[in-house]
Amino acid sequence: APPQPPSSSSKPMRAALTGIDAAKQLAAWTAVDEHVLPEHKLIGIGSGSTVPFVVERILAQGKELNKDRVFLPTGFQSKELIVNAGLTLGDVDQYPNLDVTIDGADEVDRRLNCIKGGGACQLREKVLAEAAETFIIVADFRKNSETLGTTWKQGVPIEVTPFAYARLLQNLHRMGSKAAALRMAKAKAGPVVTDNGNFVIDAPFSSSRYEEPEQILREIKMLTGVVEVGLFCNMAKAAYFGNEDGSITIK
Ligand code: ABF
Repeated sequence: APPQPPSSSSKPMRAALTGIDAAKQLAAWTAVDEHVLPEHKLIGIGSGSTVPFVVERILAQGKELNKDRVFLPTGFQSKELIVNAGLTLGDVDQYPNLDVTIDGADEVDRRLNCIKGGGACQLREKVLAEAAETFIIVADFRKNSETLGTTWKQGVPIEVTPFAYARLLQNLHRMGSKAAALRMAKAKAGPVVTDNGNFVIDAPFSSSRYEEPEQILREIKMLTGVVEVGLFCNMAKAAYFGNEDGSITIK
């Protein structure tokens, strides 16, 4: 049965969510129930629109548990989320090994390889995913696919040092990603700049190449000026997808 809202909440009742938001909430709540255990003290909090439901469910575990925990953010958005929830903020400098990290994804294939970085946070997301004993993905059904590149068409997000971006675009075009392009801010005011002061290139590949995401990852990582690639291969322990009909898919 899907998890029920916290009964001890003193907040006014909120209307039940529907559609995509309900699917995100179900994925997030179920993942927290199964993977954020009372003994877990160091918790990585990812980015995106599904993760607020992760924090919501962690808060429902109660003040007693949460007062002894430290939460590490993957970017500005999750830092705000942690602070606004009244949870203790920590830094990976201080805590390089975490119990669990929960994060969203742009697409997840049948082997739990993910495309991440639609929100331009993939570097910090990968550091906190690697730092954690257990890394869990939460998403709605639209992110669940057999092969990467099926639903997420904009390509692999690559964080790059600004000095190298023009050469990297050339190199990616030569690698077969003909449509690789610098990600521009809304209204094309200029390039998107990450929390680390870098640019992002989105590099789409053919469906046959997406069958071997580890190979794409290896090739891109070899290019000079690449800071991190939004391909997460062999990292997630499980992925939770909320479905439209109120059911959940776990893989
Ligand atoms: C982060 O947020 C990203 O890696 C991914 O780009 C995005 C997913 O967001 P949402 O939960 O809004 O689909 O996790």
